[in-house]
Amino acid sequence: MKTVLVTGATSGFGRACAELFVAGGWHAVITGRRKERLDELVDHLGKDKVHGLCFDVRDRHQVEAAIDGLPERFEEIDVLVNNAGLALGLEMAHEASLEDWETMVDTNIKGLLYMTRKVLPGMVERRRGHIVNVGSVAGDYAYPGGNTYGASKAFVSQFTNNLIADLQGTPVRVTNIEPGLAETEFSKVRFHWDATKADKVYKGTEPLNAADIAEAIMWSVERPAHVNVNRIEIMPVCQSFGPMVIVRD
Ligand code: NDP
Ligand code: 8X3
Repeated sequence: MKTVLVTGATSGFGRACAELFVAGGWHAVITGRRKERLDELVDHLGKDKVHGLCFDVRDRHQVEAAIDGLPERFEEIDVLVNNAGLALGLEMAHEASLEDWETMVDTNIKGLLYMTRKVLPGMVERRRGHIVNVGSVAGDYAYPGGNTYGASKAFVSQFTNNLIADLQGTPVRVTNIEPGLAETEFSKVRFHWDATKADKVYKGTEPLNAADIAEAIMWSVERPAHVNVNRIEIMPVCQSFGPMVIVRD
């Protein structure tokens, strides 16, 4: 039986990913801070197949203790989906909250590093494993107000590439999934649960949904062992590129 560990499985992509893997016959370790949601998903998917870990990825000691405390049945992680993450705010850099910036760096960068550094040695030792990072198109294309969020996802992109370089000679694979506009709790979190602002993001669009991303993750994992999918960029048809902006007098 193969085991996937999905961070941030209490909502959005993470939850859809846990559901898809379990439906495909996998065991899953699911994580998040909202315990009641984790418990509900464990009950829904089955305690025999799913184990919940309630911790904050920003806290290195919580990360290490959670992984060290995994029951034997779940301790060999075949696939780590580094999905937990968030955007906070859309203000311009000179007006944005420094606290929000710190939270994004601590979650999207440091949390992903803590999880990777804890789980990766076992994969190398067992000569079996795949790390799937959830980056973003925001890591490739700048937009006003994206500032620290976009930069944190650019980190995810380059860290993925550098992991692939470090893991040469091992069978461990690494992939960066880069979604565009997708309707989850993402915008509610970004706008501090202001539903009106969050709804406006998706109004009149047909955005990606969580299952679209879970399927891309599953596809990258299901490739034959000699294939490493380095990066997948996915946007809804309603999203595209704009011209370079030139400010004129
Ligand atoms: P959601 O807000 O729906 O889900 C985010 C998940 O991350 C939740 O389960 C949340 O769990 C978890 N999480 C956040 N902070 C922490 C933390 N400190 N410790 C542990 N878990 C945490 O958003 P999405 O599903 O959309 O986002 C998933 C990933 O996809 C993120 O990395 C996001 O940046 C990325 N992404 C999203 C896009 C979109 O448009 N939706 C597009 C591109 C990338 P809890 O609150 O219970 O801790
Ligand atoms: C989420 C996509 O465009 O809102 O990473 O930054 S975007």
